[in-house]
Amino acid sequence: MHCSAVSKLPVRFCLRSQPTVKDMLSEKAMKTGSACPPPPGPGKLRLYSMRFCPYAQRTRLFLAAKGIEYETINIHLREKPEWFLEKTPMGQVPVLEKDGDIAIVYESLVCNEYLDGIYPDKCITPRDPLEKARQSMVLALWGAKVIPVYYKLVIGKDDERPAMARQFVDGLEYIESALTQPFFSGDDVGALDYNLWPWFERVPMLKARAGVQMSAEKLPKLTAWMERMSDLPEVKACSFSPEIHDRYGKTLLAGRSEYDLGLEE
Ligand SMILES: N[C@@H](CCC(=O)N[C@@H](CS)C(=O)NCC(=O)O)C(=O)O
Repeated sequence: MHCSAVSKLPVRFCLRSQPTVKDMLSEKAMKTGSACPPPPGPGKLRLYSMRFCPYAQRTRLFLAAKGIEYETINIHLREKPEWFLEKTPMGQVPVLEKDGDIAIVYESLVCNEYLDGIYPDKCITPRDPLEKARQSMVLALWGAKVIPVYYKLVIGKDDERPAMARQFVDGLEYIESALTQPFFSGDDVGALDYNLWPWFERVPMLKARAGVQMSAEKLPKLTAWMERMSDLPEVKACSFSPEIHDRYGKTLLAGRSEYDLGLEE
């Protein structure tokens, strides 16, 4: 049944036939054939996520930094629930849902700007048009030049890894030159810092797997920035250990990503 059709059913019917939101809030990923969760309710915010997705982590970082209350529904990305595909034509996480089916927002960077729009206290996105453009350009470069190399390092062939590791570090050198202050966003952490961070959290995995070296001699500003970032409470709240990233990366490489890795049975 179409999810929004379910939400229009009489309440009594919904209560009997649908699991409650509380039932849904196990962290385990929801699969094809699962029942569509009821809408989050007036004024409530929901994040559709996947625990190891770096793009969803961008949005989790914004939510944590802004202190916004929300609920999470994790999606099994190899066996996506039909109702999830009805919410987003991209079929990707993160997706934000507010006030039931009325507001659906997808794409991590769009989600983050939307959060600043609807919760303007502690606005993270720069207001100055030129600074906003600068941050967007760094992110565009990151998306075009570094992220594809990151995925080749994680799931590519062994013999391609040394060349990819060099290409990855070349990309980081460009990013190093864009870091002119303690944080990418200035004296304080900001949007660009949060939107870049998830891939840096995974660098230790690349070191172990593909020999990526981020030395303080070669990348002094970036390595100091990484220390600063890892100390922030919101970053700690959204992080996984290098071991868990490594274990998840291995399942990704094997083509059977384990979205529930580390959760109790
Ligand atoms: N451009 C998207 C990328 C999101 C993305 O690639 N998410 C991955 C998980 S890390 C996903 O949902 N993959 C499922 C698929 O592509 O089918 C964003 O910024 O939100």
